[in-house]
Amino acid sequence: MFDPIYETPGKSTYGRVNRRGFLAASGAVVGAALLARSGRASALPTQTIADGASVPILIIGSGYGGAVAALRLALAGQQVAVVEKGMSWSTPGSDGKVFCNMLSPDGRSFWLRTMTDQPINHFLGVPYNKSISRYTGVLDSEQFSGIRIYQGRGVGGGSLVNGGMAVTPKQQYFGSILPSVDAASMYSTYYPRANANLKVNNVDQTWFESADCYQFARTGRRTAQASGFTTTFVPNVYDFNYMKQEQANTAPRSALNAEVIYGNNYGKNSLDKTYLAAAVATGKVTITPQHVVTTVKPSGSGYSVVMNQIDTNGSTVATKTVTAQKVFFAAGSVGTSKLLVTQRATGALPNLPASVGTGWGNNGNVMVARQNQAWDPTGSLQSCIPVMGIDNWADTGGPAFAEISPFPAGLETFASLYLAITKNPNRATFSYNSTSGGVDLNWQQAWNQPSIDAAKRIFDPINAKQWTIYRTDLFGEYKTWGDDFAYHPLGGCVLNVSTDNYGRLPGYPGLYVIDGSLIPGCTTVNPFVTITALAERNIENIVANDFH
Ligand code: FAE
Repeated sequence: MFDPIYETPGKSTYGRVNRRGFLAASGAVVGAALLARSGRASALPTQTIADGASVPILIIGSGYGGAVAALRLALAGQQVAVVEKGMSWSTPGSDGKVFCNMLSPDGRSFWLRTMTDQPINHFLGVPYNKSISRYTGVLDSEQFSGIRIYQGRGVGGGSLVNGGMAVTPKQQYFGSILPSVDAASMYSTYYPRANANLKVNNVDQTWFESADCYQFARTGRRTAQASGFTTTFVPNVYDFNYMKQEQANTAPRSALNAEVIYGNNYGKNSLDKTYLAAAVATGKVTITPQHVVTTVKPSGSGYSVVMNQIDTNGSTVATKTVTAQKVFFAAGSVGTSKLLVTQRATGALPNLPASVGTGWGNNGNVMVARQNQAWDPTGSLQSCIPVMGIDNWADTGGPAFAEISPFPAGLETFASLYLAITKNPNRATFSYNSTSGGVDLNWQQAWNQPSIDAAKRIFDPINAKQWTIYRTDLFGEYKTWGDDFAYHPLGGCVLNVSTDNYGRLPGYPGLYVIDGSLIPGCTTVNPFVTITALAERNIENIVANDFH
């Protein structure tokens, strides 16, 4: 049925046939076969919202918070429109793959750049970034004065680019993560609900012990345990049964083909295969990619939302105004914070609390690598999906949880790489810059020193025991610490500070925040399970109380 709030079905604005129209035209069987060949059988149907449309609920962003909200509102009988800045990642490129890998990046890798901006940007001290064509690629590296922040762009948000590590924090630390939230209900109801819907699974530990692709993790474990540190297996959303087939060469490789931060072509249960697929299957959710929301302001009994439709060069091809009774901000910690401080400063939402924009942290992220001895190889074949961490959070002198990360260079490097999550007390503030019209974040690189200090409490003893050294050639010329970027932005619109205890924005009935911006800077482990579980908790309360 043609829906008047959407533009011509079957044809995207750029002349490419979208999946909805394609299936209608050629039949679901043919479509399914083609999609299976492309390797992303999950490709979601998308639409293009029309200028002047009026919708009951609009969700800005399709990451974890947005996906949970879309599903739960739809299951409660509501009609939901999701708008997403990035692309729908469903169309294979000329190489037959939807995503490129880390060894041969092209325009699909980065958001509107002509040169990659890789987290590990040097090798043997030599700059390692590569020229690419400008395109609305899947990974954004957003530069602020003291930090660059990596974020996923596309239908599925960060789930498209992340390592899939699905970690539930230890309950004993939960009070420090979200002090206003009842821990008992989180651990009895919302964490289990999130894990089940995200399709979290565990590596087969027997297989792990002999799989070539996890030599790096076993070496990381052995060297950590030799210094008395506790290691722990970490669950993931990557389908480990699929990975076994990759290792056995009976299925196309993805995690074993250097695919992760620019997307996985196979194996990963990203949100477009889980929450968003379930949401769209209700028949009540539409997703519009390549639309960037710029303004939200009161209008009548609801809100008017202005958005720019962009092409794959990032250029605006149309500006649209949509009205919505209720609006959910799910643009991620950075995206939501930027939108809200802009609305407050420019007078669109002038009564937002002064605390909006504050409480931002980087989850204590810092990266580092060690050079192992020649008898401790890490393997030339490495799975891009981490499955092990060093848990030193109980060290009150400098709590840290260090993920043993892959370094898939395609050759033996003897390097062990780690992403440490630490307890860093520093918090930054977003502010609107009236001169540039943009938003600044006042984080300073020096504020990462507590994170470096905490990480050193793990890696100095390991180096001392193993007679090994830090690599200084990966994060710059003679630079040991990857302390100028973050993968885990959190905060900026903190729960029970800038919103009520469920994400409602005060003074603006029908406006909600439901993403990582609610979490005040640290989750003690990788964050997306907590973001998802918190969204499950909050939306349950919102559906019960705000929809009569
Ligand atoms: P997010 O997933 O970022 O979704 C926000 C969405 O909103 C994005 O799709 C944006 O494109 C979109 N958007 C932004 N602004 C606008 C706008 N103005 N208009 C329309 N749309 C907009 O937010 N976490 C883990 O727990 N485990 C991991 O292994 C892990 N690895 C990571 C690796 C990398 C390389 C990166 C970058 C992140 C990683 N993370 C990991 C972090 C995790 O992906 C992140 O915390 C969540 O994705 C945040 O979820 P949100 O729902 O807050």
